[in-house]
Amino acid sequence: MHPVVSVSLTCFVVTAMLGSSGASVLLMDLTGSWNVSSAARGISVMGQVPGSMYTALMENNVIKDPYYRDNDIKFRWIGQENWTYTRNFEVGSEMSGAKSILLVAEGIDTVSTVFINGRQVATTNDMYIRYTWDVKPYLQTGQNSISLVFQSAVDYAAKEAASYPYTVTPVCPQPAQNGVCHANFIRKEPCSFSWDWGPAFPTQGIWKPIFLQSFTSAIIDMATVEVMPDSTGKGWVLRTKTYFNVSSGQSVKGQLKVTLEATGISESHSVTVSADRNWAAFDLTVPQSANVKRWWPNGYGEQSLYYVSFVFVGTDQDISFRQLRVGFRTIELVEDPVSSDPSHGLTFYFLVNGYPIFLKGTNWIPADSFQERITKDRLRSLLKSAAEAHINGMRVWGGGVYESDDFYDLTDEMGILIWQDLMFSDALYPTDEDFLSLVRREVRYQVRRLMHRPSILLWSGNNENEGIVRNKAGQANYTTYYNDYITLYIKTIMPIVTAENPNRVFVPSSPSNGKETASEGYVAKDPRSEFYGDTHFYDYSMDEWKTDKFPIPRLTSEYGAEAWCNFDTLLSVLESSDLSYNSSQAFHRQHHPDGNPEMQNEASVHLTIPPESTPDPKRFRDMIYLTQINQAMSIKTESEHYRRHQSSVLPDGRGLTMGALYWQLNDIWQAPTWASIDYSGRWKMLHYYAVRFFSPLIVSPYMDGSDVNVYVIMDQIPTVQVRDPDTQRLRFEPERKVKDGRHDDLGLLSKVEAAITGTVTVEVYSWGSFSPLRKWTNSYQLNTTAESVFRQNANSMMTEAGCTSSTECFIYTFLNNPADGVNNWIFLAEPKDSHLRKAHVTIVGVDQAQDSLREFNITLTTDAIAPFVWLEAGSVFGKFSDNGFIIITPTATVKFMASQDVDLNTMKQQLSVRSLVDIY
Ligand code: BMA
Repeated sequence: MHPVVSVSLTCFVVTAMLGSSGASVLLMDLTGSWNVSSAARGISVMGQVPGSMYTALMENNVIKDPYYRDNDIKFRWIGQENWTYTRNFEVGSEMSGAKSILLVAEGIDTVSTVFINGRQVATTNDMYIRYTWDVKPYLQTGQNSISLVFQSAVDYAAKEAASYPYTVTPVCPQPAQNGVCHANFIRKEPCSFSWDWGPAFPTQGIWKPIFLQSFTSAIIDMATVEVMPDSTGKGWVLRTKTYFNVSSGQSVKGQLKVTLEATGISESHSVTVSADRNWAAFDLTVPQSANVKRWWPNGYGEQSLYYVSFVFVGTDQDISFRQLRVGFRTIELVEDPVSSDPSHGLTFYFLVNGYPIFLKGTNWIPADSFQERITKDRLRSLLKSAAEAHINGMRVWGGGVYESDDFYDLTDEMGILIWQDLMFSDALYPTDEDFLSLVRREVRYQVRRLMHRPSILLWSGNNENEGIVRNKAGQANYTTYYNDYITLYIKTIMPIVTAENPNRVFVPSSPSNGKETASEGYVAKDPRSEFYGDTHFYDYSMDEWKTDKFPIPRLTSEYGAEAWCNFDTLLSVLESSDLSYNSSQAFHRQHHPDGNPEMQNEASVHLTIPPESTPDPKRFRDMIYLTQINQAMSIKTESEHYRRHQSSVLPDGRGLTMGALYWQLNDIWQAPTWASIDYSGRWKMLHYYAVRFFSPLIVSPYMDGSDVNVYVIMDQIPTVQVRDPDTQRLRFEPERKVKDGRHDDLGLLSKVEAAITGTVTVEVYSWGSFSPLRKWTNSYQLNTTAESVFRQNANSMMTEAGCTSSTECFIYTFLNNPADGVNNWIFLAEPKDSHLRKAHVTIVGVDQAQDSLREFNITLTTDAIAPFVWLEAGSVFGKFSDNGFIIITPTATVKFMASQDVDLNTMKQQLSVRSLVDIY
């Protein structure tokens, strides 16, 4: 579905940056076409770099689509072979005459031996490290060859595990994943060995740019910037550090100039660097008078970004240049006692530019098994979809990769704060010196690469490994595993991260307990505690449309429910005979053990499951729809629950929940998973629901015991933490005036008065009528950012409304004017038990909006109220302005925004609509 990225074949020589004539810095790009071969298989094809052997084989028709049916299993041999990448290149006398020539490989996947002209240059075994070697002695003027001889990552990991003195679990993934073993013994994208949402494609290849660079004296290797407020809190300091490649045996004196573009602020220093002392550091002062604009998270203001340029002029006209883009914002993690009772624990929330921010968001996984297929357009479309759902926080999960520069450029531009895991996930890890020394290089490199990014909120040591160690407590090898954990994350990684990037929060694990974890020796008794830090929560046996069993933590960095991807997305990888909920291929794509029956069970608590006798693919389509309803409702219920608990602390100390990052935004292939957007980019029902449940202002009704309790929740207005003088418990209050030192450069404070008052209307509807049976309208004035504004016994409401049974009615609620669109609804009985009327929801009109070939207005009519109205656009990609909604009026309009031009007739043919009663 996504074309393989084609990279130009040209091998070119560029006269050094900034075009200075006579400069000795030359670059030769080595990306493009390489020969990719396996001697054992007798295969030799031309493949693209950056790329992997799978895409090379695909482009040459040696294999078909690896995602098709069970090709992941059929193609297992590919990951078990050893592949060799080779190409020739010309070196001109200008380059070969240079004093130093570096081979720079920004990413090699993973275990390889590098040869130039048949002579071994180096070996590699960490895909996250940028390798730089001085290759001058290996090169000649004229024709040269380079080869990377890879060892199968699967084979390498197995051998490493076999030679390790003890077992480091998990040895193999669970059978449902159809995976390969020992992902923890290689510094490579763990999920490329399979995950509970993705296939095993253990790639080999050169996955990032690779080039030669010549110079005479010294050139910039990397530059880093930390942006910090100055001591007055009104201006800023840019703490810069520049790292150099220095020609061996030399001490080079040169001029380094660092400029904050668009401000005229610049510093130029004479610096002396050598191979042993290869860096220069200095600060740039940015006074208040420079008037730089702050960078804000999505929904809070603009994402103002500034370039910082580094220019170094060495001897012999070596000129090198780097540019980074930074933003001016502060981030603090607040861990304060929530009350006077120490057992009540500590807060865990973030102040961004001084304002407490509720992190609304999700988790990111690699967008494809083959990194080379992830274009900036695909990233933009996924991240834009996240931003449209008001997402201001996203966790780059630790089982994938440190994401690309394109990715962080986009999160910087869209204001999506990144909870950045280091790439360690759901496993124990070896701690021998070879492994640790790789980790040191990797973490140092990645922190330096990314630390200037305003969107990076924090570093987190790993995904779920503190909990994994805790679960070993009492078992034979506990002390060994505990010590390994401490060695890796606390003694090795933490000091590197905090030394390189002292101005950013580091947490050792997710979930973890913040300060409490440290005081408990870094493996807390309960890393998922509701009283400290972040938590992950999954329970597939509970009723997730009810709130009573959800935790009330400080922040939830994972919670999720599975659903199938959209039907049309499956058509490219399944045959028509596979399009059945219980087909072997439907099971093959489900990597969560017993996930398909589990989803059916979850849905069946609320929804009528179509009889087995319903013919496929209709039944499969219906089941996909039902699993998506269940997922959307579950995550809606849970997300609103967390948001309702943002402002106050319960008597038992729980509450002040300041973040909800659902699992997971995106997919790696076409499958049933926790994602809200499927692999094709089509939104699942959950994503449409996220747009609503993460809106800055929502009305949120829920069943609180036998009461209907309705909350108003608002964020994106300034709040302050206030301690109740009697109970000493904390709460957040809307801030009504500018405090000393608090910037209000966006006029956020003026929003407060307008936001905190309004009216709430709560209505009882019968399923049989478009007019409510009874309505209550209350004025409200909020004292906190999430507050109950209406509460009444459901039975008494029904009695007052004249509704005879909970199966006959539902609750609908809106704020202020119905036209404002801030509304919500809940069932009073399960949908499967409710007396829904046979609604005929029909598309009666499709019009092209203002001669646009991409925007369409769709008019719907219905003869009865219908929940879960679901529109699909078939083969046309795009999104609806709303979907999965309840229709309570005889007509409604929805917009469709196509991703590409499409004519009206095609649009009309492809559109379809259904609602719950269609399969009731
Ligand atoms: C969490 C994640 C992932 C996993 C997800 C769903 O544990 O960290 O490892 O994919 O749950 O099971």
